[in-house]
Amino acid sequence: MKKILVANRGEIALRIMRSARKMGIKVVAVFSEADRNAPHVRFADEAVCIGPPPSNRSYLLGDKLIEVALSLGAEGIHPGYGFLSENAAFSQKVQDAGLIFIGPDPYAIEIMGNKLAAKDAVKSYDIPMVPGTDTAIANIQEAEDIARKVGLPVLIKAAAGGGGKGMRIVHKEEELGEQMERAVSEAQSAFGDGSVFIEKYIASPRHIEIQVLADAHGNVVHLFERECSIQRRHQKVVEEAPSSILTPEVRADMGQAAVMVAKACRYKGAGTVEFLVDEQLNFYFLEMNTRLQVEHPVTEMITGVDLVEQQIRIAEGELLPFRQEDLHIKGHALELRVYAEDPYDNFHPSIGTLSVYRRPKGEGIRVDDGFDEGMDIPIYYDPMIAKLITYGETRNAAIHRMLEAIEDYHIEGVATTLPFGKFVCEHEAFTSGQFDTHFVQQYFNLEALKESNREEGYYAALLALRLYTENKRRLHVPDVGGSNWKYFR
Ligand code: MV4
Repeated sequence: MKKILVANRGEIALRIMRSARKMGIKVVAVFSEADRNAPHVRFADEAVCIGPPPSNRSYLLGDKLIEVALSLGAEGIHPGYGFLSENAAFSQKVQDAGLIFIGPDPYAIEIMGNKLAAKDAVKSYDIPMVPGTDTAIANIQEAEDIARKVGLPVLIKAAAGGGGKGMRIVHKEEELGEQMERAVSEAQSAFGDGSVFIEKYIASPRHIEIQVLADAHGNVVHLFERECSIQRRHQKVVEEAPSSILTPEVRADMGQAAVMVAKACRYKGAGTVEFLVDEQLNFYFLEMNTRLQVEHPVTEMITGVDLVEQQIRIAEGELLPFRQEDLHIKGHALELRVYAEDPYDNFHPSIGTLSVYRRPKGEGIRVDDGFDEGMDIPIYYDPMIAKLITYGETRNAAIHRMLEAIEDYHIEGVATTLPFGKFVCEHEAFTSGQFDTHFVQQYFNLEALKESNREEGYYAALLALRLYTENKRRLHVPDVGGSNWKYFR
């Protein structure tokens, strides 16, 4: 391909364009009226305004994106994450227009978009799954039978759901009927599909996912895991690679299982297979995300593989340039998602202008962002400002770099989740690696946040310095020999 269109905005649009340009491919940006001056627009070789700010009048207009690609002579479309990235119909339309969709075929997107279809597709491959049903529950009787078989508590999930939407925990058998009815009607109104299924509830799991790459010729490799257990209300906050709990054996087994999941749906491109891991390191297949993920940089840092470059090469029909045995983990990487949300005010969205925006820089620090100083954070889209990624030889080194980078990240005009990141990286449960998906719920509160972000001393020193410099002529500070104060004159 000589030119591709990036059907996205913000940090991921920039991220994709950088790899494409490195490969000598021209890039077309699309933008809404809210993103006229955005960095992804300025970075691109060509840019086209596709509509007003709301996503459903701009970034979600598949036909328009295809039309723009065709009119400018782009040969492929990269969807990024979110928006149309997991829309099977869009993938199909792109192909029907004679363009290359930089991602999997509609078939794989469709199957993995439905949790029951996904379970069905992988069931002949010996992939561990949470005990429960692998078909939609038809009636209360069936639900009760399953609950009795696997034991309470159980979790009711929507087949069309994902990311925690429409899940219900049931602790007592007498609640099962009522919760079932609610789950079905919720799923029906949220997804237009009321099918639900039941799984045994894994009480203290870790959320660990495996990155896979599959070429169009049936070759599939995995690029190890990302630990994503630190999340708040199903929104990931800190991710890392590798996970500090996996043994080489479990890692290899999970990797192998992920490769089989990809093979089961004839996957092509970069994908992520999600697992729950319990305290005994049993792992269970949850779902597959058929896109490039937000947290892909931690995998890039520990493997040295440019995942976007591989996506593009795979889409062009190239063979994978490495075999499984060529891939190794080197070092440790962390990612903190920096949102324009106020952790001191219940993570309320904080809209405004980035009056000060200075990135941390240095060895082992990567910032993937889509904003510059002076820009407004638009209210129409995801409130993520940036991803702060740090790398070190060891987990401790990566954590320390993260704490230093948080200190060196200067953002004013909007509240951000940087202080929350500091809280996490300093917490004993995090530094020791002893945490699960309940970390935030278990340890986070306003007092703890304030405790880890005490700045009174810093501000007292700043105030003292200012009072001193303002009044030094009147103060007649004695020149005490050996004191550094004299150099302030
Ligand atoms: C579970 C579970 C416990 N047991 N399934 C939430 C998102 C969706 N992808 C699956 N999720 C869960 N499924 C069983 N059988 C606990 C969760 C879960 C969770 C999973 C990953 C990361 C964060 C989570 C937070 C709460 C619940």
